[in-house]
Amino acid sequence: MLRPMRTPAALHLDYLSLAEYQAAGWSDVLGVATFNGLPQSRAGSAEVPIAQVSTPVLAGSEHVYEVWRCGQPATSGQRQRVHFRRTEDMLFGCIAVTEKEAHADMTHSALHQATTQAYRQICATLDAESYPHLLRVWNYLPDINVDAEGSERYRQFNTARQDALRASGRALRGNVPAASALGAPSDSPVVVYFLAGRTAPTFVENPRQVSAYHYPREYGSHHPVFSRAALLRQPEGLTLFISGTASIVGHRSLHIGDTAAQTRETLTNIAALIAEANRVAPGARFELGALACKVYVRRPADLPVIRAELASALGERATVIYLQADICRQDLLVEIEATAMCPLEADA
Ligand code: 3EB
Repeated sequence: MLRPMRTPAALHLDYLSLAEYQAAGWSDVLGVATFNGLPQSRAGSAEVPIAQVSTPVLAGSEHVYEVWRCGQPATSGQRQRVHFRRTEDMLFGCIAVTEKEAHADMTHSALHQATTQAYRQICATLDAESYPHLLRVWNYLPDINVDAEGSERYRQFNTARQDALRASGRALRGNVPAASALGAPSDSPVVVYFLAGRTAPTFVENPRQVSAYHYPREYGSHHPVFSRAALLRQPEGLTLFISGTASIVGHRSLHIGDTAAQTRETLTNIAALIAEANRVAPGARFELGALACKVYVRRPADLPVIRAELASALGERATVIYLQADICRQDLLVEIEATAMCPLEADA
């Protein structure tokens, strides 16, 4: 396949099948997330942090490997449970914590404790390694919609995430990373993986949506801490990290029970975010048709409907993978996250 010329030092993302993954070079891999796959450690990969997410892969191959490349030398490390790999300007890291080992106490559920442990260790790593700015965070929580010990588990996660970020001295609104938070099978660990930088990215909000950090309290006593998108500027190019996006306008879920309409509304939200990024970022020319998308489908039977909507909205150039995952509001049937890349002219 003919690929657009890749500028060597800019961040780059590929979604690979097992065979492609096994054939791929390792020299500039910063980090990997596997979906329903095994770590497949091979010569050269031993040092690369690999987040193992157990969400089932829908359609196409059984396994998906999300490979982040940095096009420059990188060094690996570990601090407590966080495995990481870093370049001069950015760091990829991952951590998995089981609820069994996290120990509930009188006031906090095991999920709260596991989340706290993950975020404390992430923040401590970023502070110690001097990459203070979280750019993008992916969160996978078992049984995300289940009510347990008096509240929904997604809300327990939100409380713990917010408390841990506050305790580390980080912002809770405004300058907060792009993120996704999805369900995972029961008994899987809480898995968090992330990208962080030495300099602050530009955070982008969606004019059609209330910022998640301003959601009213009906969605939980502790608001979610994420931006709708984060924009990384490197000398060679721009990367737009689009958070998990759903059929939410204002702060309300729309098109209850209508998967096709939810998918269209979600794509309209993503188009609005891209337009907003192009408006605020000098030199940005992101295109809906050139995204790399990860689509989370609550009910596998909805896959054909969702796929048809994406095909008509995105065309054939976009890269799309489909995973089965529960979404953090019961009434949402689909959620889409995306990464967009755009090269910069050398003299821009
Ligand atoms: C939403 O827009 C849908 O809690 O980190 C999307 C992306 C969602 C990230 C998070 C939640 C999160 O509110 C849910």
